[in-house]
Amino acid sequence: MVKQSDQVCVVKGWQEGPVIDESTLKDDLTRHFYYTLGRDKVGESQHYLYHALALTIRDRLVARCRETNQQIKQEKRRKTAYLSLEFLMGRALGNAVLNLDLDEQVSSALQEYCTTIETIEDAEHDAGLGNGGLGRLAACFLDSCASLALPVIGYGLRYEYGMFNQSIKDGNQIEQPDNWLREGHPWELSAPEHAKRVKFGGYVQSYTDKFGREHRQWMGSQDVLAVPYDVPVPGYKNNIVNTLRLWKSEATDEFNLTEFNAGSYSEAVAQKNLAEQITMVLYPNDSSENGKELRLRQQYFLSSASIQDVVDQWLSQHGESFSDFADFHAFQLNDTHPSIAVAELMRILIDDYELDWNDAWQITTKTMAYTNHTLLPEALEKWSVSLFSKLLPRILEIVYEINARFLAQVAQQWPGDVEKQRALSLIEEGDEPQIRMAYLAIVGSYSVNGVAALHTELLKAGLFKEFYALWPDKFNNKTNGVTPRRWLAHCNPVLSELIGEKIGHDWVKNFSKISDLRRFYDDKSFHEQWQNAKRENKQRLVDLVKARCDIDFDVSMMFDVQVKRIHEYKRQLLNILHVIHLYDRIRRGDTQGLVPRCVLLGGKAAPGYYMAKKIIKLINNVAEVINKDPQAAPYLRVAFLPNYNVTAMEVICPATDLSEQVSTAGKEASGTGNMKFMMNGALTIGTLDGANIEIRDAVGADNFFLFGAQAHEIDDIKSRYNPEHLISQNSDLKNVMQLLESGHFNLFEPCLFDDITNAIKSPHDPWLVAHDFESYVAAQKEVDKAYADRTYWTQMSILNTAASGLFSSDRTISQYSEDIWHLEPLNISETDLTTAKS
Ligand code: H53
Repeated sequence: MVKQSDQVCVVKGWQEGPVIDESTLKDDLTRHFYYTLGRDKVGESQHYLYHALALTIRDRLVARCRETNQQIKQEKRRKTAYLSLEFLMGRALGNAVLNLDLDEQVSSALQEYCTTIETIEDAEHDAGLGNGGLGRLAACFLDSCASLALPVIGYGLRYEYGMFNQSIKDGNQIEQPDNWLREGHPWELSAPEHAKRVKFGGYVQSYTDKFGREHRQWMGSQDVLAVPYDVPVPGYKNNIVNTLRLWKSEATDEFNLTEFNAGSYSEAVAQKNLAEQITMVLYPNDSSENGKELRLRQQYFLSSASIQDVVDQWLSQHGESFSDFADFHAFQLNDTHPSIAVAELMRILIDDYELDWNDAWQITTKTMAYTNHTLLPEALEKWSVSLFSKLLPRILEIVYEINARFLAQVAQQWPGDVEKQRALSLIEEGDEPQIRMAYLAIVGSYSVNGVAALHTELLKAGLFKEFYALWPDKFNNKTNGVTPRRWLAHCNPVLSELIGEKIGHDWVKNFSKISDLRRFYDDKSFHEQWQNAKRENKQRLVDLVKARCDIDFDVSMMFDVQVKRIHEYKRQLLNILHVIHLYDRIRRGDTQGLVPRCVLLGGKAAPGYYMAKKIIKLINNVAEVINKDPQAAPYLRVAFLPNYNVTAMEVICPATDLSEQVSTAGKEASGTGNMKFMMNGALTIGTLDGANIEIRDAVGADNFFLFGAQAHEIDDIKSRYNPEHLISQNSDLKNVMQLLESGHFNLFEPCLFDDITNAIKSPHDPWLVAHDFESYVAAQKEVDKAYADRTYWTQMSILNTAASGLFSSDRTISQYSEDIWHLEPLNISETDLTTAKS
């Protein structure tokens, strides 16, 4: 040890920077395996070997992470904190190996253990700290931020239980807890020295300081400790390693002590449980809220701990003046979930650092930026004032004050318009007054963005119309993207190699280069290579479907796939109606022009979502009947893949021919699965919704199968909607409904699908399933025609990949940085990492 100052001792060799000697990966692996983990045999699951390899790679990540943080600190860089209740990271190993360029070293090290990275990878649990699109987007964004060398730190919650594991029993979804930490999480490093206290409950009182100034003070709270666990986020071959800081809730020590001394041992332990409950489990609702108190606790816990963390770092570097805090920080709120951060930053600045209201508001509204991800009203959060007052009394006062000042502004803009005030108020009146959290986010932010062009336009014209009138410049669009590292380079090595041979490997870093593939549009031998790659990927999926569903898919058939959360607006129902229609045609011998298909569906339903669960049951029952019918076998096979997750998608999207993106227009904010499929050369059948519109524009209308009502037509259609009439007029739909209503798919379970058939026939069906059926079937016929011409299909497939450059999250993040965050890239050279040996 080298004594540096009175307080700080730095380990010798580290005082000038980290030492990296990568020739020792093999030795490190052995050391971790034998000594850190104390093993000498590779077990059947290869778990310990995976663990040792993860630790070996983590060593390399830690070194780079330290260097990254040092540069941010030393150069006083402006940085962004990305606040999200969800980060759906999936597995880390393969991604780290790719981004650190360790492929060869790892392969050769593993040879000594007679195994491969592919085998080892299977021992890693998915980090399923998210529900679906929103959480996975956050994960893609982190990869892009690090790969673009931008100083961005992710803040989230370290749920003990992530997204539940789904199994299927008798066609029904069964939920099992995902105890993903059971075997340890080797990637994380805890930092208890940076723990924060988060207040809940108590009351507010006034006091006057020695200068006679009035203050408000949050007293008598039951504090919970937020302990950070840092997960490294490597950039692609650039030596940058950013941090995802996940908070775990723990009981404070002294709390237990006082209770214990008072003789209330059991009460003390119960309180401890209460504190630990906060990060116990991820709420499994995607695009809908359940309004539970614990969920509000989670939201405040994340917001408070994260803002305290940023403020503490500021204080240690800049002292107690906050005058230029906003020049150095942006907070990006991932959806409405963490919008309470607006009030929390105000509270900290005013109560803890005694800024006056106006200064604090200036800082807050110059640092907060809000991303909206949905137009669905059930996903726009509201919290009752009474709950707020019980749980977060000081925050409620601040929200009231923000509202009062905001409504004064509204009154100025629209004098005498009481209705406007009522409509825009952060507090919704009624028997049980509610706080409109999205409004709090808009009022408190300098930027408000939607996630696809149509979505942003609909926000401006509908949901947030008045806010747009008030502050047009706040509103902007940032169309989503996905990382080409995980979603092409890592998950589709065969295609990636082929692409690399033709256009070089630079596309992984600079994804706009992918458009160079267009040059091979007419190249016959390239077509063959392209088809071979797809076939190889299809075989991987065939094996997965066989293993998980015991259903035989066939690589010579078209792979038609819809995987995503199960939700009525996403219309898995429409898809299964088409499957029933195909089955009906086969039974009638009407097989002219029918292209043999394997239809795959997958996704989780929120445990309390009745209709979504019914839809899963329907899919499984239909699959069972069709797969058993020898007449159908040459033409049609159907499977529902249980437990769809990030890792499953890594096998699915490279193997897909046809991507189903069939939401009711105006309901899917963006979609991101659509982009992963496109990158991997699938063609899309879809509505003009979310990013589908931009996908179609990019690849050209001829290379996209369009159907369905458009967003601007929906209201009119609804006003005169008569599905029973549509059914009577369309013999295909009539046959499908007859099969369903006759109990063909539920022979021993009478009335099982009545709720579904009734929903389709209801004139109030908001999803317009019957309306879009006809054009959907017509578009599917076009798909068959196109698929039958192998050259034509291959050309369209190549064009899809070639046109996917726009949908890289690198493009999205560059735009966030350019327009909202204003960050400068870091630069860490190889010498920065290897100097400093002393
Ligand atoms: O966010 C995705 C979008 C997708 C949208 C999804 C989403 C959630 O997964 C959860 C809550 C929410 O408000 C929105 O449904 O359309 O692609 C990422 O932006």
